[in-house]
Amino acid sequence: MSVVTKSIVNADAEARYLSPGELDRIKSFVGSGERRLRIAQTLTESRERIIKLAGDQLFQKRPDVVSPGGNAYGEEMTATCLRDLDYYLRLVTYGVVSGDITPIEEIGLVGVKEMYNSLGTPIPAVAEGVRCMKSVAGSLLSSDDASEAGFYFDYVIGAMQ
Ligand SMILES: CCC1=C(C)/C(=C/C2=NC(=C\c3[nH]c(/C=C4\NC(=O)[C@H](C)[C@H]4CC)c(C)c3CCC(=O)O)/C(CCC(=O)O)=C2C)NC1=O
Repeated sequence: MSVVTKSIVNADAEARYLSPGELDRIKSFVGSGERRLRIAQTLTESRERIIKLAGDQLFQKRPDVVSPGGNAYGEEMTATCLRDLDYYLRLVTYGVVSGDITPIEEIGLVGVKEMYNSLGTPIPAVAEGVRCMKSVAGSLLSSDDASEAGFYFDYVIGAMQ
């Protein structure tokens, strides 16, 4: 939920107007809107490049995952691995736009450890892949924008520790 929806739900639960504090938080959310949309736009437009370069970096750091016996070994599995990175980049754009980690959490992190464990996918390597995306994405953004986006990448990485 964005701060707008969240504030309305909270206020309405008490049948009251939005408080000055809530209006302040909404004001700052709206004020940062242009910046958040610009970041999401850059990440969206550059998604193929971000996934490709991050995948290259990941497989250089973790050659085991694409070697025989590795979870992402073979063309099809490697493609599935890159697809997962694409999923997480997409979720990061949702976080950036809404200014909220909830969509990332609900869509991509609830039960994620159990899921990857059952697939035999090494979670630290997935986290490393997200870290590589953060670094590639950061190189395409101004340092302020990179740190804003970095917050959401870090959230995903943190949930995989
Ligand atoms: C949007 C929310 C969402 C997520 C996050 C998601 C992840 C997800 N990744 C999967 C598989 C997979 N995920 C990977 C990923 C990797 N293996 C590695 O060694 C690398 C470290 C890593 C890439 C960074 C691989 C290789 C598979 C296929 C595993 C298999 O079929 O044995 C699967 C099993 C079903 C399938 O193959 O599609 C799911 C559900 N699905 C979703 O709907």
